Amino acid sequence: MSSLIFPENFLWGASTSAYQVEGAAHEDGKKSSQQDVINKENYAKKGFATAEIASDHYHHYKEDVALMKEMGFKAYRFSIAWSRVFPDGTGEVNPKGIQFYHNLVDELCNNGIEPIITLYHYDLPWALVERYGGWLDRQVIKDFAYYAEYIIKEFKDQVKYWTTINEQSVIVQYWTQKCYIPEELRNQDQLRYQINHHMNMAHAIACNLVHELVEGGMVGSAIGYAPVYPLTGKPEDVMAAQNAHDLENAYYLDIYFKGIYNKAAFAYLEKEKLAPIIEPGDMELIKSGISDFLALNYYNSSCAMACDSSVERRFAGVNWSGVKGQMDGYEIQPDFYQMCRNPYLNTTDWDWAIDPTGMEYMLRDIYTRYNKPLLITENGLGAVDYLTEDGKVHDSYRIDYIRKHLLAIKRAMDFGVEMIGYCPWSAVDLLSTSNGVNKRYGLIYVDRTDDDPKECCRIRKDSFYWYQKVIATRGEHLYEEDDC
Ligand code: BGP
Repeated sequence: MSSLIFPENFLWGASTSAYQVEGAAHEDGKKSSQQDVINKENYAKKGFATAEIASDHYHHYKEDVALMKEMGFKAYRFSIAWSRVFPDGTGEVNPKGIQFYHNLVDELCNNGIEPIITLYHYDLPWALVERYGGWLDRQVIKDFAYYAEYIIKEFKDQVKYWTTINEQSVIVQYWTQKCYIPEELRNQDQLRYQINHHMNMAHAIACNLVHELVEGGMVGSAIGYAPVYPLTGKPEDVMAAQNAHDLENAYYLDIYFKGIYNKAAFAYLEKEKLAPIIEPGDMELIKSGISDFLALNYYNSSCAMACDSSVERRFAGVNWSGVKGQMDGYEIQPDFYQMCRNPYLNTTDWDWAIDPTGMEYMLRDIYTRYNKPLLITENGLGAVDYLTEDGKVHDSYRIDYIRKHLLAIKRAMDFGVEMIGYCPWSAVDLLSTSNGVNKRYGLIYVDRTDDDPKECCRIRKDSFYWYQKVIATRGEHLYEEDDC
């Protein structure tokens, strides 16, 4: 019989990313990243907060680490802002910028919390966008290598787990939110896959650097992953779900673990004139940097149905309002698949399907196919939280979400899946990638609104105390009625 508790060495923790949490966007020598520009130009118009202050973690990091310690964290996954370390993308290092990350990593290590570094989380230095268009140009691969080598050398003695590029699959879908793309190029969908090809090479270089420089280091990509279900049992829908899996998931996983492009997905992209241009030597480089593990960001499953060639291509939609049902569309790949709502699942207020079973399905499926250890680096519920007059946040909905997903992870482990740990999104409330600060994910509340950053005071939510008990009992508390 399997044990109710998680293994001793399981990495309990949570995650954040630099531009979403740090703030101090132009302080101590940091210059803009593309996210400073995107958030200011696109999202400020919608009334959302910018990355300028975010959760002010830059000034609260000691308090944040103390709260993580109080919760019992064994690990913390965060990203480094390239533009804080190299404000111009390349060249001179910014001493105060790198010092911030040394202070953070030291603080974590001194508190027994394992730092898990993500090298890149959507925030390319703006200087590189101005210089040559950022990820659109192959020059970025060399510049990323320069940055990555510097960071890996700085932290090689303190950091074992490295993730390279956050969510390439999501970047392809939402490319104008995750990369700065000039207006006149936004209808050239092939460029989405070209950017991704450049990222594949940057990823492989970072894998090789960790292998060369970090003794006992483990490196992998952090993929945004949604398993795909067929809408019905009709063979055409089942085939559409397979097509969607190949283009949405296997297209990335096959690169990370086999160093090749998934054949079916690539054949479709070639037929549609969307395939990336591959130069001599590119695939050899990609094949040289195989991942040791996979970091998984799982929020929802997706659902696909068949479509013919008469429909028009479109990529994934967004719900901007937080009112259920206002998602502005689903991805369509003509003659391949069409994503749709799964009628069997409830959703968040932003129309993300809630599916704990999908977590187990995903873990077992990926482990069976690739046989590598898995680490959850994101999973969580975006919701509007309310601060009560006596200073509490009763987020039972978040507890329910995390509990069910952790139980699904445990079931997968009981079926033999090798799990490194669980780092939900997010440690503290932070700036959403597309919905401001009102859509919250944190275990720790940050007292600010989209309009008013106030003092960004930290408040422990009910989920904080609950997660603390889960960690203290190595998961046994998951099976008890919550008494928070
Ligand atoms: C993932 C990103 C995170 C994050 C999260 C929630 O795709 O890696 O950066 O924010 O999703 O998304 P959102 O902020 O849009 O709600």
